[in-house]
Amino acid sequence: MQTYRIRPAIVLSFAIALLAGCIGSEANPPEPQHASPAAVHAGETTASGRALSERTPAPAEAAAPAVDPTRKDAVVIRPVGDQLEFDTAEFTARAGQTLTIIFENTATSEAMSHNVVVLTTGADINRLGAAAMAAGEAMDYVPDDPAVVAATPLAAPGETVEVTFTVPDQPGAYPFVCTFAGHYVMMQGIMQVTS
Ligand SMILES: [Cu+2]
Repeated sequence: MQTYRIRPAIVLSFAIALLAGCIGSEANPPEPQHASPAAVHAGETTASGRALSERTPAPAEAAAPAVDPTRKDAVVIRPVGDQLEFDTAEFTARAGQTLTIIFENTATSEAMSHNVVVLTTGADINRLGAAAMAAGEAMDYVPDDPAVVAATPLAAPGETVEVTFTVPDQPGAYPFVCTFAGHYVMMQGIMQVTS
């Protein structure tokens, strides 16, 4: 198991983002789909993590880590370019630890808003995904459901969001998904909780 596979993924996602930007610039007409800033999921979510990612908007700086990658209490997740894919397929956390998931939305397509929603072990992702669609923008695409362990706010392209929560006491594989607009079908990963 690898706790942090961020650095190679950053380089890869940045390269793909550049490619996608060149190829897809005319294929995707702008279609504003920003969530209302007020529609932040209630609970333990925090405000967007701008203080942790004081980077300049220059594209060359996009690959800089938002936090020290040696931190054991935080994990940084990004999308792969404008694809429906997280750059982190799996990460490890200790049972009961306090963990901050930072999601830096490096996508450039206007339609590629994302979030990171951690579910309980064995959660029915399809059921949750459908519930998220029903919850819609008013709920930031996060249903009020006991299967939701933690959820970041929705991040529009260029935004960074985060959530700090207590990792469950039960070791196991906890799926995480993006619940925005049906992305859960493709955007999935695993939080491995160890004792
Ligand atoms: Cu998404």
